[in-house]
Parts: sequence; C-alpha cells; structure tokens
Amino acid sequence: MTITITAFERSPDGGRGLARDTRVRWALEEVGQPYEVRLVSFKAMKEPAYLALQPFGQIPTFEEDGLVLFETGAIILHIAQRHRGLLPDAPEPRARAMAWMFAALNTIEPPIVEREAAQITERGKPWHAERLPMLDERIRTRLRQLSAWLGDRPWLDGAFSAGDLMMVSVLLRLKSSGLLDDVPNLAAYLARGEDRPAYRRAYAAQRAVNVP
Ligand SMILES: N[C@@H](CCC(=O)N[C@@H](CS)C(=O)NCC(=O)O)C(=O)O
Repeated sequence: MTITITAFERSPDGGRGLARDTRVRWALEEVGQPYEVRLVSFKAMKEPAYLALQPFGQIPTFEEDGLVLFETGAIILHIAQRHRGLLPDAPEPRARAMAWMFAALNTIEPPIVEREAAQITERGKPWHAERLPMLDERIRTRLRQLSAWLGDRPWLDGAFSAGDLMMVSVLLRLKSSGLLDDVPNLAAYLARGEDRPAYRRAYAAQRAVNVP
C-alpha cells in the first residue's frame, strides 16, 4: 500500500528544508520506502476534511493502508518500528534511540520554536530586544549540554538512528542563527546528517516543490 504524506503547497521557508515534512521524507528515504506527497494550502489545512486527519491543522500527516498518523514523533517512530534501518534491534539500545527522539522533540525543539515564534510575532514590541537574549541563552544552555554529551562521537548513541534523524532535523532550524558557532562538534554533527544520501534525497524532493 502506498504511503502518502502531506506537505505545504508552498513552504514559508522557501524550500530550506525546515518544514517538518522533510524529516518524514528523510525517515522514509533511510528505510527505502517510496511515498507520495499530497500538497495542501494553508486554507485547506484548516478545513474539516484536513482536521479529520490532523486535529491541529498542521503538516505533515502520514497515511498508509487505512492508518492515519500525525505528529512527526509518532510518524517517525512508526516508520522506524515497521522498517529496518532507524532503530537498533537490541531492546536497550533501541529504547535509548527512542529516548533521543523524545529529547529532540521535548527538550531541544521547544526553546528553538519559541525563539522562532518570538522573531515572527514579537518583532516591533518594545520588549523584544530584551527578551531575545534570554531566549538565546535557553537554547545555548541546551546546546552546551548536548555538545558535552556528543563529544567526539559521530552520532548520539552508537550507530545513526531515528534519534539522530530527529535531533539533526531540529538543530537544522538553528543553522542561520549563529547559535551553533560556539559548538563546533554540533555543527559537524549537523553536517554529517546533511551529508547522508537519504537526507539529500529528502531535501531535494521538498526543494523541487518549493523552488520549481
Ligand atoms: N508537533 C508537530 C508540529 C507540526 C507543525 O508545527 N507543522 C507546521 C509546519 S513545520 C505547520 O503546519 N504550521 C502551520 C500551522 O501550525 O498553522 C509535529 O511534529 O508534527
């Protein structure tokens, strides 16, 4: 049965690969599963037919054989559990790879998203300039901690896993912020992720939609 995911008809990032369909495309490329993409407009994402798939009116969704999933954590965990290549077989390393997925989504992504939201919605407010350094420092704290853990390992815990896929995807949102300048091992970690053939294919596929 064909896998179908949804993505923006036109991504606000202009094809830089930061919309969250890219991480799902990447996971599918890593495990060698073909997929189709249904492009949706902002208007359609808020209509009842789409809200029946994704209650919050967001991309991406995942559909396969009657199963409908939303939330990239759930989607990528499902892909990684169903197909070989993104999770170790042994139970303990497998559980640890999942822990890194949660760390990416619950510990690292929230302050990054908060900073992005502040830059979009709070620009021009009198207190924005004072608040931004505080938001930056929250991210820097997490980056220092993650950098200390990573040290000189290539990946977070053994071989590349869904935990790395999620962590790299989240950190890529910081690429143009300058916040990675102080953590060269994390910058190199990102570069290793971006260099994976599966990531390159995923990036190219979303870019083809957004930069026709
Ligand atoms: N926690 C969700 C977040 C999904 C999300 O924020 N999607 C963004 C695009 S990357 C979106 O659809 N934004 C439009 C909106 O929220 O109206 C996930 O990981 O799937």
